[in-house]
Parts: sequence; structure tokens; C-alpha cells
Amino acid sequence: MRTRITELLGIQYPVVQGAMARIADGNLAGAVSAAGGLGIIACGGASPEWIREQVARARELTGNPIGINVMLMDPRAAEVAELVCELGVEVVTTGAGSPANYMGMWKEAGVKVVPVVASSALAARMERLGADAVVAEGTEAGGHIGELTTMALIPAVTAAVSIPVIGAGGIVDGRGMLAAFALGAEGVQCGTRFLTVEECGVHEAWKEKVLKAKDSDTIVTGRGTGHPVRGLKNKFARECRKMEMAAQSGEELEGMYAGSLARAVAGDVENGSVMAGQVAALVTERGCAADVIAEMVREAEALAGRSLDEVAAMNAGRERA
Ligand code: TUI
Repeated sequence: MRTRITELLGIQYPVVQGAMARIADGNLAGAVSAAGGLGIIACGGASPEWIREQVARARELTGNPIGINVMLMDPRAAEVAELVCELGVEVVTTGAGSPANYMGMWKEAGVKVVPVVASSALAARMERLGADAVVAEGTEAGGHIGELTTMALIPAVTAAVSIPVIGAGGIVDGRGMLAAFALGAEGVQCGTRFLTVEECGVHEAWKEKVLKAKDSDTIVTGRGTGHPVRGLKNKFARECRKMEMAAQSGEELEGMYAGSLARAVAGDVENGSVMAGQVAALVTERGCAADVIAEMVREAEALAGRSLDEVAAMNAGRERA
């Protein structure tokens, strides 16, 4: 394929693997990039040593471009931001804040800068500061989320900026990819779909929970702290919601979330924060990164080549392209 995103990032397909904190490592990112998408190593909660190792691992797997994500709420964000320049990765994405303070440094180092945004206002601010593209991530996504749905956010962001927009949040297959493109996107980012692929090292219990999830099985916790997080329903999420209803102080609530992701990563999917997007319900297979990307692009293109009458007739027969 050829879009502004494939040209900008030097990749074959405009499919980006979302950075999943403590999960998206060099093995997953390397596999996605080797398959022609853009793999991203998640640095939320990670040490500089771990990040170096994972970049080296991804480089062993592929000569294609790779990305690093800087989680801006991380206490070590500034240190990771500098590491991005030193390690020579081709792309940096950011989440959970504004990367304004680091943009100059990254641009000077020749890194392509792609902030994740949840509003058109932040998208426009990022464009003014020199961002090469943005990811517009709707509230259907897993992990730390904004308010707007993908359906409302992508057209708002594409109207606000001239740089290319990558749609994210609730995209899991070719139908979602085409929908994002119909709304104005030139690429997509998917996280949840990559959780169950064979190259993803997340605990088997987490994969099973995603594979079994139904459409109403995600829940948002942490609204009371100003840092809402979407994950799969479990004992931890129920207790968080109970605490939030009882209007505990922000500090008490923060204490409840401390270490919750680490517990889930270790396999305790009842007492940990099992982050996943709403489309966990649509993830029913494992597969490998290359098949996920190829099938998504194939389905989107097969669907795009049809008239609306034909699409409606397929929909009536519950047929997929
Ligand atoms: O960053 C994400 N998703 C994440 S980060 C993460 S790590 C974590 N670990 C433990 C507890 C909580 C989180 C898990 N998931 N997505 C990108 C994203 N960024 N979504 C929404 C935003 C966002 C929201 C508000 C970006 C900027 C913003 O406002 C900044 C401003 O200055 O206006």
C-alpha cells in the first residue's frame, strides 16, 4: 500500500501496533515491523536497560523501522525521551499527555514524532509544534483513555490538522480499518488485536480473558483520579468502582491502582488491571502478527471495492468480505 503514513514511516502497510505498557516488547514490535507494519516498544514503567534490550531484540528480528512509545505520566518520561534519540529508533509515539517539551529534541534528532491525542485541540497544538502525524485514539481503546469515541474523534481531528491521522480505538479487523479510512484516517493503530498473537508475551491467563470477553466485559476505572483506564471486568475493577462510588480521596484511589498492572502482567487477572479495549469481544483467534496485518488490509480493500447496495446485501446475509 501507499499512503502518507506508509511513506512517512517507511513501512509497507499503514498498520501500527499500539504500545501496551509492560507487554509490547522487542519480540512483538519486531514481529509487527518484520510483517510490514510498525511495531512499537512500550516504555511505560520500563527501565532504560530493559528498553535498550528490547530495541536490540527488535533490530535482530528486522531491518524495518521500529518505534518507541513514551508514556508521559511515567516518572522516567524525560529520561526515556532522551533515550529515544540515543537509540536511533525511527519513530516515537507518546501517550497520556502533551510531549511539547521533547518535540524540539526529537525533531533535531530526525525521529518521526507521532503523538497520541484524544482531542482535536491537542492534535492542532501538536501539528504547530512540528508533529509528523497524530494517532487519534477513541475511548473504545484499552488502557488510559480520553472521552470521545473513535467515530466522533477521527473526523474532528482530520478537520483540525493537515498532517496525516492514524485512527485508533476499537479497530480490530478490515471493517474497522475501512471505517477509520472513511472517517478521514490514513492509517490505523491496533492494540487489543495484538494481545493474543503468538509473538505477544503477555500471560496466557490475560490472553484467555481477551478471547472469552463479550461486548459488555470492559469497564472504566479511575475516573475519580482523572486518569480513566479501560480494562476487562474482574474483582479488581469491581473493587475500584466500589471505592470510587464511596468517593474516596484521590490519594486512596491512586493507592488502589498502584501495582495493579504489574499484578495482571504476572498472571493475576482477578486482582490486577487487565487493560483491553472494547473490541476484545471481537478477538476470537490468536494467529500471528503477519496474518493479522495481511488479513486486516485484505478485508478492508475487499470491502472498499463494493457498492453500498452490495455491502448491505452482504450484511443482510451476515457475510464478511
Ligand atoms: O497512553 C495511552 N494509553 C495507555 S498508557 C498506559 S500505562 C498505565 N499504567 C498504569 C496505569 C495507567 C496507565 C496504558 N494505556 N493512550 C494514549 C492516550 N493519550 N489516550 C488518551 C491520551 C491523552 C489524554 C489526555 C493524551 C493527552 C491528554 O491531554 C494532554 C493535554 O495536555 O491536553
